[in-house]
Amino acid sequence: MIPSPPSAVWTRLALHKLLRREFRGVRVIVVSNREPYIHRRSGGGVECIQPASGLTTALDPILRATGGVWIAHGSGDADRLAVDSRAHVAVPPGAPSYTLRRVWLDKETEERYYCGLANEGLWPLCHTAFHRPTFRLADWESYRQANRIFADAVLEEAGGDPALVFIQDYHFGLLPRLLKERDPRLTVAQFWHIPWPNRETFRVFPWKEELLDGLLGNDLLGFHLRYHCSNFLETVDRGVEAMVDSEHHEVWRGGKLTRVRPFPISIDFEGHVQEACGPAVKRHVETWRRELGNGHRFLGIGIDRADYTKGIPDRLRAVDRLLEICPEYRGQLLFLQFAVPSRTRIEDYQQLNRELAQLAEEINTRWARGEWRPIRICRRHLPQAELMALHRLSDFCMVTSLHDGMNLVAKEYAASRTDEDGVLVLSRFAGAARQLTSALLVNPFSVDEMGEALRCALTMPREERRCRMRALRSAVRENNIYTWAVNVMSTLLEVGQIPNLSAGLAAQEVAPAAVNF
Ligand code: GDG
Repeated sequence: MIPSPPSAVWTRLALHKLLRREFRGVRVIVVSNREPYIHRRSGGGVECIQPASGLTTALDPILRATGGVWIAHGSGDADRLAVDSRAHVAVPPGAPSYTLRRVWLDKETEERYYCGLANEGLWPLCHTAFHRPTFRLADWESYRQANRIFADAVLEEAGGDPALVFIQDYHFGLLPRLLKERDPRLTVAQFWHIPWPNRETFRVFPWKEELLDGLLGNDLLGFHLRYHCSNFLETVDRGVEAMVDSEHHEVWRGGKLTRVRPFPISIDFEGHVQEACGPAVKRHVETWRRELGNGHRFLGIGIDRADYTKGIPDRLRAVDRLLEICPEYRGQLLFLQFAVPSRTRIEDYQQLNRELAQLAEEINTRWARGEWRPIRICRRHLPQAELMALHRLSDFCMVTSLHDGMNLVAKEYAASRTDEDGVLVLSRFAGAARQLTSALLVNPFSVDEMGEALRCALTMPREERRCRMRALRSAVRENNIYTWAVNVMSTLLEVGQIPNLSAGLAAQEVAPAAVNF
């Protein structure tokens, strides 16, 4: 059972207090590939930066409250300079409250495990974006090797005591089993941040039994949606010897139970709102207004990592279609696409970047009028405050992923719009569409449908925009990142083997989770 928030919604402070009370004396170990703080060389010195990531927002408060250890791959060029002999560094800088333990991987292992198996194999396999996955035995061997290296680090940090290990994402499919085999007293949970495909799709994965067996080492396995949980259970049912209880979302294998549950991830709504209303964002609004000039009446935005699952080319084609069907927007609409380069060592990603440049050029050439061009692509990584300014300046935001586990951009857009204006055009195939039902939901594979949605967004009366945005905002406010963290952590208390934990929560007022996915 999930505890009720002490006030209307869960907050950072309420989560902190809950964890302080319930997890007192428990060693909490978080594992992710990406680190929450990176040390980089800068000028003649070293700077510590916090990469903008939903993962850090979600997990940092858990670690701060429990004073645990976060184990991650040390990827910064000054990371080795900042750690002690045990590869530890106290974070956050300035007000340390937990330990970051860095794991070192040699270049080849990193390349094959991370770029190869994880991003060229599992990533396209799990997303229905019709992108062929690439499987290489050498990549799989490196994936095994990287999982073993992380297992050693976790066991070292646990030091033989009972501990709660919370693993992030598809880079560590084998880690849960490796841990349980070596120390069955550990409570192990994992959150899979991307979709889980249907069982037919998963069948092509050459090492499916080993991966499924690895994941069934978890006591708790979380996905964003109930739908992904069901896909996983069906895959297990067909793929390995196990007893699957679809009604209770549980799997028994070799006398061990794994619970599979949906936990839709989110953002720090209140924190986001505060920043969006702050002076820095106001300044950026003015700067961007000047930068964009007044050669247009309407502004649309897209913000993504440049990834083929995000549906950016078809989004640009939808703008093209709008200009075709609604001549009144020619010379009037500017669509600004932010596409930060991502995974650029992989050829498919380089190809996407070329495609975007070419497509923008074609569309701009077709519709150019004097100085006006309909599409601008910006590849620079922007500070969060600038993104918020753009959210607030725009008439609509397009999130048209071909497939997406959740999509945090959609939630951030709604959170930034404290004026209750702006229209969100959202892919039906992003997990976020299950909560953000007041968006204009579209099929991202249909350029015509998206073109129509843009027409609808640009002609929507103010009252309807307000109504829809209000509903979007309350969905994000109520299901914020702290709700996610509380749900995960309290489910863990139920399944964990850590002494005296369940008692505390059982004594509290409890209520079912707010939304059923
Ligand atoms: C995976 C799943 C799931 C983007 N450009 C800039 C920037 N961003 C930020 C966005 C947002 C984040 O990056 C991207 O989040 P998404 O949710 O869209 O996606 P993935 O990176 O694909 O993440 C996804 C997520 O995990 C969490 O579980 O939702 O489905 O694929 O926060 O704002 N941030 C800054 N500058 C940029 O230029 N500062």
